[in-house]
Amino acid sequence: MIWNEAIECADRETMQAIQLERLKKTVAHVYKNVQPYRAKMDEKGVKPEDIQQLSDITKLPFITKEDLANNYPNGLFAADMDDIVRIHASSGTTGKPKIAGYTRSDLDMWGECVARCLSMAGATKSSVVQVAYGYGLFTGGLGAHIGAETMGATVIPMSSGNTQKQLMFMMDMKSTHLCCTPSYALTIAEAAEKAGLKPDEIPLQGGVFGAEPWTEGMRNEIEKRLGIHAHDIYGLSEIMGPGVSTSCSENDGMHIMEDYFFPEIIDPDTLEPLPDGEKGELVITTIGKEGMPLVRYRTRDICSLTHEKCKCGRTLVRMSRVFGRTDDMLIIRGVNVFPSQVETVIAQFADTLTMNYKLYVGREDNKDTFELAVELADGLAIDDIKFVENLRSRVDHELRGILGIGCKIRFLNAGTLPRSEGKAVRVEDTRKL
Ligand code: DLL
Repeated sequence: MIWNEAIECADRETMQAIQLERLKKTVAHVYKNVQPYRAKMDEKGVKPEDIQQLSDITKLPFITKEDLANNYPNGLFAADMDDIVRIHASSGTTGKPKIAGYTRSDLDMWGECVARCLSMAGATKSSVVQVAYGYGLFTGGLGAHIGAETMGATVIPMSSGNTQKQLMFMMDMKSTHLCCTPSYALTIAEAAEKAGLKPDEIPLQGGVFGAEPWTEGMRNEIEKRLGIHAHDIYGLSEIMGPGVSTSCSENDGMHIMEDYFFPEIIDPDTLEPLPDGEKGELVITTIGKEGMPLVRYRTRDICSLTHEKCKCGRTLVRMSRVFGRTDDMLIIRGVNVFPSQVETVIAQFADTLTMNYKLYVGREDNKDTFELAVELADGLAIDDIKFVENLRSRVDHELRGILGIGCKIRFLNAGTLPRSEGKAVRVEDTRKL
């Protein structure tokens, strides 16, 4: 089912008309009410009246994570504190959290966006949605919650953790949809297997997983082990939380709720706009928010866009999977490495390796060290030297192919690494200490 067909399947002209009207309104709103925006725009010599068509957006200055830190806690709020009804926050780059404020109307918009996402994952009013994202300042729990409630589904507000209890509720309440991080979905799948449950005995039909980068390999693994359709959901606290975009049943990119979030892709070095299909940094302008609208916000997330109509019938622009963040990129011996590249290789060895892995980066004798620790599949013997050495050489070959550099590989027995209940910590880089 398509939650809001008039918007999600609108023709380009209609969508652009909505976007232009809302963009003009947003720019006028921040210019009038947010001093740091006014200062930035004045410095660039641009006034709200200069926005006459969508492409004029490039005249506007960018806003960055540093701007949020410099204006901590609420210097970028555009509404009166009296009208702010909710606060969320996420960890910032400088130690201070990034605070976001929502008006009543912002919460309604959030509910609408997440309802569209859940609908893309096949949920309806009759669904039972188990929310296993953390509740609290993190936007995952309350974000999924407001969408499920808007839809009129039955919400189980589990929050993250307590995996045995998650399983009990899932089975007893016959949960049809699960919302959590992809790494926690695998932790739940593992617990289900340990409890002797087969995928077809688990009532789940679908899940919306996000808040961390994940790969197609990881998606296949979750689908197989939980017997569900797994959908990718993207968002960030500063912009709203989950629900900025989600993948539909075609699994061919995530539809951006572009009537509320106007996306651009830029080259992070030159800051020039990039065309459809080219990978770069995602920049988002919120065009429906009152509490803390952000204009040309540099997300640091790397992906590409396509405006091609999707086979599902939706015309909403799609973003590719998030490949990683510019600040998650590791530079090892001068080579750029994203953890998601390593995960893609691990997924190629799904019969012998699990998706539980960790990367250790350090420095010894003025040289970068790089190690991958990954668990073997249950039942495989780590002391079978011939088997392990053969596997090591095959994994090494694939990693060198994709990364361009070698990496020390350490195999671990199944169940050794700590399991994720939220955002998985994939990298330990002691060079930064
Ligand atoms: O993670 C909001 C969220 C909650 C999204 C639940 C989806 C589901 P933050 O904690 O502010 O907000 O982290 C935002 O997480 O800039 C991305 O780098 C990353 N991220 C979020 N969703 C995805 C995804 C929430 N589907 C940051 N794929 C973002 C890859 C993602 N990375």
